[in-house]
Amino acid sequence: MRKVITSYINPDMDGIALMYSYCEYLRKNGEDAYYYFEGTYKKEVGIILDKFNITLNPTDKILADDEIILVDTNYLEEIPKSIIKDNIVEVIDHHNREKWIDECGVKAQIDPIGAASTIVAERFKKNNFDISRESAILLYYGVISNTMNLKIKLTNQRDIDMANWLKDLVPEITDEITTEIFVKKSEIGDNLREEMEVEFKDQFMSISWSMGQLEVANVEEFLNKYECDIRNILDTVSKEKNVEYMSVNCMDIINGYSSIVALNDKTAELISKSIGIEFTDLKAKTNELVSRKEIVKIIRNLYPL
Ligand SMILES: [Mn+2]
Repeated sequence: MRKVITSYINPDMDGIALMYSYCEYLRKNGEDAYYYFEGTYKKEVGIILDKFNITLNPTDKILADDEIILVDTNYLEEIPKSIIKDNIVEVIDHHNREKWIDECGVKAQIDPIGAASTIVAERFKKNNFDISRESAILLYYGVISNTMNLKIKLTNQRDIDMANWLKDLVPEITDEITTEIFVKKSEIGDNLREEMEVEFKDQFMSISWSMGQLEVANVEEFLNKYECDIRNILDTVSKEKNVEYMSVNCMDIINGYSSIVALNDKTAELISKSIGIEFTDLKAKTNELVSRKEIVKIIRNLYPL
């Protein structure tokens, strides 16, 4: 039986790294493994593939009798429609654990750490499996990208340990290249709306909320240039999707702080009250790097379904 590893539609670096490397891991374990993804991967993935000359080789579809392994997600709404739920045999993730996992008795490792890539890196290390240059690079940047270069609070010691282990394996990985990748990733083109990720209401809270996120090299400079555009997009999307509380978290990945741009007063008040920062002109700056995941976790606890 084929095993096919996949993630949510339009996967990010963590998802792609896991698909590629866990496929390698399973093959080294004698399994008939493949990976598949739907949509377009996030911009950073393209930058890293180019930089290190790595080619992906996914299978082109999911077959009705494929055994499915989900990585970097366990939310059934986010995955390709062609997946039959009963075919899911394993989950590797670091997001909130959904009820269906235990109801179906699916094998799952879901740890609240910075990156799911850490989990597969640990499996390679623990079992003494040779890891290819490609898998090591992808997993390293899976960890680095999900943890903002190990800076966000959700970063776990396990993430740090695996990032160090992977970096030591591949001399091509240098801090200079990592900075270059972050800078390149923060060059926003004409697809600002897409990059902002504000299209979807959070499904896990009782209020109508959406928080987007942008990762940029210099937030101050960036907002000088784009704040008007960002506000126009917030306005348009909130009307189109009927979202009351909307904001975008702009993370300065070089200087280590976030600026949050809020759509309206009620969004600013809510965020201000939940994480204790002050807004001026619907904009607030944090002292340290705060990720959307951390903020959303607090809001979900305040407004549970
Ligand atoms: Mn992830």
